[in-house]
Amino acid sequence: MLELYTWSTPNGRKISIMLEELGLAYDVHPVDITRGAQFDRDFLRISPNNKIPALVDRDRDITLMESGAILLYLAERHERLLPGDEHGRWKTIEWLMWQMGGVGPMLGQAHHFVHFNPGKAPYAEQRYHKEAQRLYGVLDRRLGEHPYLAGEQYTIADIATWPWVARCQWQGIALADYPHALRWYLQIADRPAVRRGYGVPNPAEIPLP
Ligand SMILES: N[C@@H](CCC(=O)N[C@@H](CS)C(=O)NCC(=O)O)C(=O)O
Repeated sequence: MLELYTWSTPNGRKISIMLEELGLAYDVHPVDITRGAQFDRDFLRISPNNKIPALVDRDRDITLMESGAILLYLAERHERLLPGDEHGRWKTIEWLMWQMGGVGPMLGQAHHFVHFNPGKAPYAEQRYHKEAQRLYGVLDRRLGEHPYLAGEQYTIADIATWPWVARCQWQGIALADYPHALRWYLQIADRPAVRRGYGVPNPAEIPLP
């Protein structure tokens, strides 16, 4: 049995979307990070970095934190959403790492300074808004050349990036300014598994720009 520890955030939604795409049964444990539940001692044993998401695979006695590691684990184990050919596999990992090292950390900071605390730290606000614009430029160029981030196929790189783009308004980004990213966003928003996964652990409507 799979157990998902999560909350209604971009990193959490990556994993619920992935589990829905794979059609797997899983138990959901909501970890309310707005109330500090990520610091509970029991959760620390599962997620040593005190962050969601985390996944426990009871059948295989594996516990994982870090959304990128969890996506790779599920993709490898079920041989889905990570292409088998060398080129496709490495392009997927490349864009997954771009999400993990760039999109997640930078847009996360944009949420803090642009959405939650505007006017409090103008330098930080400007820096992360500019970085968000740069990252959307990279995303848009890539998706102007290929239907999906890794190339021709929908992969875990798209699943990792898409929930962050769903929060583009928090980052001060108008998706209409990035037409290739908008096309990709709407296409993925239409997938039934994405709609189901977006509403875990709390029901939520996908924002449509
Ligand atoms: N690199 C981690 C980041 C996880 C992360 O930042 N999770 C956030 C929610 S999106 C969290 O748990 N925040 C609670 C906190 O910072 O105390 C991953 O991709 O899993």
